[in-house]
Amino acid sequence: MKALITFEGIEGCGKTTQIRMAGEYLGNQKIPYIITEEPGGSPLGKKIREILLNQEPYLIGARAELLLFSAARAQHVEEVILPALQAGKLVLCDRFSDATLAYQGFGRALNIDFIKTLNDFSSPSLKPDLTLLFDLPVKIGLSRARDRITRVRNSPREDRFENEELAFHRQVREGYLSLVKEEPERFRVIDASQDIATIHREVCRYLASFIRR
Ligand code: Z5A
Repeated sequence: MKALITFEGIEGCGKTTQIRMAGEYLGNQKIPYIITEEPGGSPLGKKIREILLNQEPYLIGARAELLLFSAARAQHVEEVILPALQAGKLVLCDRFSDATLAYQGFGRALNIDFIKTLNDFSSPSLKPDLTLLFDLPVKIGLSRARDRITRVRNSPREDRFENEELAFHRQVREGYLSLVKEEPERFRVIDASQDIATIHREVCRYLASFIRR
């Protein structure tokens, strides 16, 4: 079965934890799948990820940021996602085009219609078939994300976004919730303030019902 399933949400919402557990669930069901991420799912994307997420001693304006995320997506779609779909696999993707609308559109206040056009350009005729949105209050998400950054000392800090104001993260959360209103049939909203095992059971229920359909 081929489909693109995206995992979205604000920082620290637990999507990365859940995407790994979802992969194990699919593996147990003998369903072929890959797990990938944005930015970073291709070699070019990894380079762009370093530029975008680490605190560097130079400026990255909102427009340049948008174009870099889009460049990473264009390469990722061509090099990783489309070949996996063509091979009949389920693609589980940690963030995709909705992240650009939520962060650069709602968070950075760039033009939403332009971002939609750019999303269509970087991932031609490819839309997620199902999107799981892990929703939780911004303060809880940020405190989880910051705990993780201080604990994981040997990898790059990737804290450029975590250092944004609370108001920025609130706009991103509101942005995601308004995307749900636009396309309620594609999104499933999960209360990400619950414990990991409870959330995993909910994810499995949504995956099972999607696969049955
Ligand atoms: N970005 C953008 O602006 N535009 C775009 O188009 C795209 C991305 C594609 C990197 O994304 C940044 O890029 C992101 C938006 C921007 N902003 N930031 N930062 P990312 O997805 O790579 O990075 P992230 O958002 O920080 O996600 P993450 O680091 O992978 O965290 P997560 O997926 O939200 O959560 P986690 O790693 O699974 O969990 C975080 C911690 O909480 C960890 O210690 C867990 O053990 C813990 N955790 C997880 N679940 C729970 C529960 N249920 N209870 C308690 N603790 C939990």
